[in-house]
Amino acid sequence: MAPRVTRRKFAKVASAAAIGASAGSVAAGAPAAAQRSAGTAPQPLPRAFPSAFLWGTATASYQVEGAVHDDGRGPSVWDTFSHTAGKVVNNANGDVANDHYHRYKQDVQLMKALGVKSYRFSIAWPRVFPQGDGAPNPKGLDFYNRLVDELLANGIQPFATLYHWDLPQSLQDRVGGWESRDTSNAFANYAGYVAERITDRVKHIFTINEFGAFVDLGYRAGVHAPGLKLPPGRFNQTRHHAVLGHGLAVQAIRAKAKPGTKVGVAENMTICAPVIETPEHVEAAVRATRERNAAYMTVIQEGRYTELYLSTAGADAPKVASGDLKIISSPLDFVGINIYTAIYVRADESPQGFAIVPHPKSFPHMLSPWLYIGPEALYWGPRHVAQIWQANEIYITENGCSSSDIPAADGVVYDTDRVMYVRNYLTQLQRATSEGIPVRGYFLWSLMDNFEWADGYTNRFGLHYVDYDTQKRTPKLSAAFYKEMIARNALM
Ligand code: PNW
Repeated sequence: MAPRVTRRKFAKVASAAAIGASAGSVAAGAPAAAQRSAGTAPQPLPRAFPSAFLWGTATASYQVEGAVHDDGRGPSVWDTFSHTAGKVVNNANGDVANDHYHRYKQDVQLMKALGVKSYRFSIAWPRVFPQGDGAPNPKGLDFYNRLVDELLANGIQPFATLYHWDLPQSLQDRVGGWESRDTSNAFANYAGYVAERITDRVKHIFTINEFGAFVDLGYRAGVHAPGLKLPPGRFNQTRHHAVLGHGLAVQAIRAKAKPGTKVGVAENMTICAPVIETPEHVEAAVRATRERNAAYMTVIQEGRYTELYLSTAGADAPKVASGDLKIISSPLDFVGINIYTAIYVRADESPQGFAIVPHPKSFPHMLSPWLYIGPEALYWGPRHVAQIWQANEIYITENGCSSSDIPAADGVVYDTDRVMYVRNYLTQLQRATSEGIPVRGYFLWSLMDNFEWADGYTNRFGLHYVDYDTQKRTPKLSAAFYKEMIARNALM
C-alpha cells in the first residue's frame, strides 16, 4: 500500500463529489462521457430533508478514548471485563483504542471535513468521579471542556451522553452496580455535577445510552460488563434501578443546568415494523412496540409497567418504591432512538394482539450477525414514538453498520455495502420527515472504527478506517457519500 498516493487519489474522488454538490449538478465531477449525456438523461428528483435538519456523527468514551490512566481516571467495569481473558474477541481492550483522548483535535477536523453540524460523544463517569461517588476529579471533566471548546470553534454542536456503559468499578465492587439504588443516586449526583459545568456550552444532554445493552447483556446474558448472569428477580430489579437512575438524573440536570438546556435519553428500542403495511398489521406493530419496550422506553414515557410485563414477570416483578414511577417518567425535551435493525410483527388472535415473525435463515444481515437489514426501521421507529407518546422532538442518535472494510490496492475502503445500507435507511427516514414526523437530526454511528465491545476491533462501524498500528484515519467511500448527502441536504 502507498498511503500518500492513496490519500490524494481518494481526496480527488471526494472533492469531485463536493464540486457536484456546490455546482448543484450531479455531473460536475463526473467523467467526460457521463457529462456529455447528463444534459439529456433524466435526473432523479432530489429527496430533500427539512432545512434545519441536524446531520451528525457519534462515538462513545470507552470505544475511542484510550488514556485509561490519564489525569486521574478510575477504572470502569469495562476495564475489568476486557482484561478478563476470554470475554472480548482476541482479548482486546480499550487501553489505547483510537487514542482519541490525545487526538481529539484531529478527529474534530475529520468531522469538519465531513460537514457534520453536530457530534454525539459520551462522558466517562470514572474520569469525573473515579470512585463513582465521593470526591470529583476536575481534571477528568477538563478533557470534555477542551473537546467541547474545539467542537464549537469548528462550528459543530456538542450532544453529550452521560452514560455509555463505563460504570465506575468501585460502585460495582461496593454496592453491586445497578443492582443497587445507590448507583441510581450516584448517577444523578454525577449528572448534576456535569450539567452545572458544561451546559453553558452543551445544550443537549442524554442521560443513558441503551439500557438493554448494559443491563440485559451485562447482568443477565453476561456478555457485556460486568458479565453477570443474575436470576430473573434480581435482574428485573436491576432494570428498574437503571430507569430510576435515568429519571433521577433528569431531575438533577434540570436542577443544575443553565436555562435552555434540553434533556433526553438515547435508547436502542426494539423497532417493530408491520409485515405488510395494512391497518391491522400496523396496529399490531404499535401494540408490540409498547410491550417489547416495556422495561425501558414505555415505563419512561408512561410512568407505569405494562400489565403484560408485570404478569409475565410474576413474583419476579421489580419492587417499586413509592414515587419511583413519577421520577422515572420525568418529562423529557426530546427522545433519542438508536436504530440498527427491525423486527417484523403481524396481527394475530392472541390476547396481546400481535405475533413476532422471526427472520428467516436467508434474511440478509451486515457483518454483525444481529444486524439484519431493516431500512423501514427508520420510518416506523420515529413514527411509533411520535404516535404512541406524542414526542415532538426526535433524534436518531445512532444508525450505522459493520462491514468487512478491507482497504483496496489504492488504500481506499470501498464499502459499497455500508453506502447501500445508509442510503436505504435514509430513504425511509426521508419518508418520515416528508410526512411531518418530527425527526430533527441523525447521528451516523460511527465517526471512525472503534472498540466494538465484546467484538473487540473485529467489527468496524466507522466512516473512517482506522489503522490501529499507526492510528491513521482514512475516509471510506461511505464518508464521501455522507459528505455529499449533507452538502445537498438530500438523498441522491
Ligand atoms: C450500540 N443489538 O450497541 C452501541 O450504542 C454502540 O456503542 C455500538 O458500538 C453500536 O451500537 C454498534 O453495535 C448495540 O444486539 C449493541 O441489537 C447490540 C445491539 C444493538 C446496538
